[in-house]
Amino acid sequence: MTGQTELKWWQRGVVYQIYPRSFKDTTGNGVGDLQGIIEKLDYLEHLGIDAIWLSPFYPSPMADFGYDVADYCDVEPLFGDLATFDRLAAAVHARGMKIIVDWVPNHTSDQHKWFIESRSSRDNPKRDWYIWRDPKPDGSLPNNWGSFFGGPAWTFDPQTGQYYMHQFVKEQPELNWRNPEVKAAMLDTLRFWMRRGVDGFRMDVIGLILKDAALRDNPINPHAPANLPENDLFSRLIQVYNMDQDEVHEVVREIRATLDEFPERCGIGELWGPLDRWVKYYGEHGEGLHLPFNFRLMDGMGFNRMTWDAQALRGVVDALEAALPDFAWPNYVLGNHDRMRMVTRFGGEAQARVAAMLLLTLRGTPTLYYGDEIGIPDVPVPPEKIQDPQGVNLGAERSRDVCRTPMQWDASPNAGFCPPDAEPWLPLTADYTARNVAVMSQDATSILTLYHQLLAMRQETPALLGGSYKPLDEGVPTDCYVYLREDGATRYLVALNFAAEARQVRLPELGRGQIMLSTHLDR
Ligand code: ISL
Repeated sequence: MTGQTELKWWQRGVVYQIYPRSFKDTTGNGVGDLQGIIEKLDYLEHLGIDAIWLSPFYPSPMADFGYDVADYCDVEPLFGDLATFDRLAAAVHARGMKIIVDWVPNHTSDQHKWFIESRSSRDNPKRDWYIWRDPKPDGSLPNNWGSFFGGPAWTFDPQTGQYYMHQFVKEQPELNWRNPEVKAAMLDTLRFWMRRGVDGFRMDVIGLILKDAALRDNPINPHAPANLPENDLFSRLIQVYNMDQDEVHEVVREIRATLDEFPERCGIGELWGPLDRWVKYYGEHGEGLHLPFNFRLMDGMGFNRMTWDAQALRGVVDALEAALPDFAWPNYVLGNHDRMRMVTRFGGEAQARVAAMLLLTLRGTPTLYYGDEIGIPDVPVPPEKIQDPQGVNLGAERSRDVCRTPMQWDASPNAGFCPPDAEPWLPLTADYTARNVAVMSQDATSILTLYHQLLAMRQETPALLGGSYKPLDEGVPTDCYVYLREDGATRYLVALNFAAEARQVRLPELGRGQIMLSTHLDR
């Protein structure tokens, strides 16, 4: 077990994800910007955050809201410029905090200069930077893969008579990581940001960057839901050949080696899949990613399927603890810009409070999603206002706009997100005059105050940071999840009740203790 004195910043720290479009608008266009983040650093520092992760802020036509990058080494004018970024990084560091940026290695925008060159002719030097294939002899698609966002994973380019691959929208052509020039160019983009002071990277769909060399058809999924939208070809297949190939680990090692050219940098990967395959992304001896994102508190083993149940959650945590080699540090995520908001997922704030306590007291690095600390739910977006390509293509219930709505700072018109006369790019909650940072920070029992106190307690408690984790059974009702976090002589007992009514836990052998914090801040 790692003693807390040896813990690195990314082990001790709590990461807070900012979706730049939705944090704070200082220009009055209804879209957040980097200057807005600078202005809210005091809030984050006071809340007790150690590191911020910014979703993409690079130049982008916004076909997938920034996950379609047109230039890896610049800032989208909507969000600011490189000078603003430098001021932001300096302001973060001045507070002793860290800055993590999103890195989107699997695909670029179709407006990236590399792709514009690549598509210009079959013999362009950058042709092989992307994945181009001839139609099958009958003119049909090169294989049966579907796009995450609906339709096939291939688009035909009439100018050169070939298809290019995209597992997201057609404006996101996939890079060919088997080409050494692509690899070198992409690793250089990491160096570019590390030289600017970036402390870590969240790597988008990192398990997708290598596909089967022969691009074989994926097998049909016999368990696909019957009611899938017609164009959801993706969910009809088992994802065997389009992601998580064994060869990817060689590339991950090279990415890690690039991070290690600079001191104390951290690699976080967006990953999913079965535990035994997922754990490989740490590397055989820790030469892979520092933190492969762990979504199992949300997903169990699939997408959006985790039942919010004491035994199920305990099962997920225990399986993770058992699967991790000694060198691997755990981490937990309960929300992000792709998923249902915590409060909506758990059917209200009471269980969201339990979830917050779980997330902030487990052994491992927690990642928080902006707005969860004030209990923002999924916010309904009228069908004609849906912007997310996943919602546009696959139906309103798949739209991720609902979890990307503006942060609510105060009770003024537009909640202090943008000026009163501007129109926020997505709507606010109906109760924003009460659900906002200014009002809730004055309320001694609000969910915001709970987050603040949990973060403060965690920061100053070695048992919670680096201590051991031990689940308890005896005397614990089945709808409760109870565990000990222990470091030397200090022992913290975390008792989480998933029932709607009060429950009693009997643990006589532990002796007497003192209540440090309760989810409703009333004990
Ligand atoms: O959003 C999803 C489910 O609602 C996922 O299928 C998601 O597309 C997948 O986890 C990959 O996500 C990442 O890459 C996408 C981008 O749209 C997401 O925002 C990003 O987190 C393509 O870059």
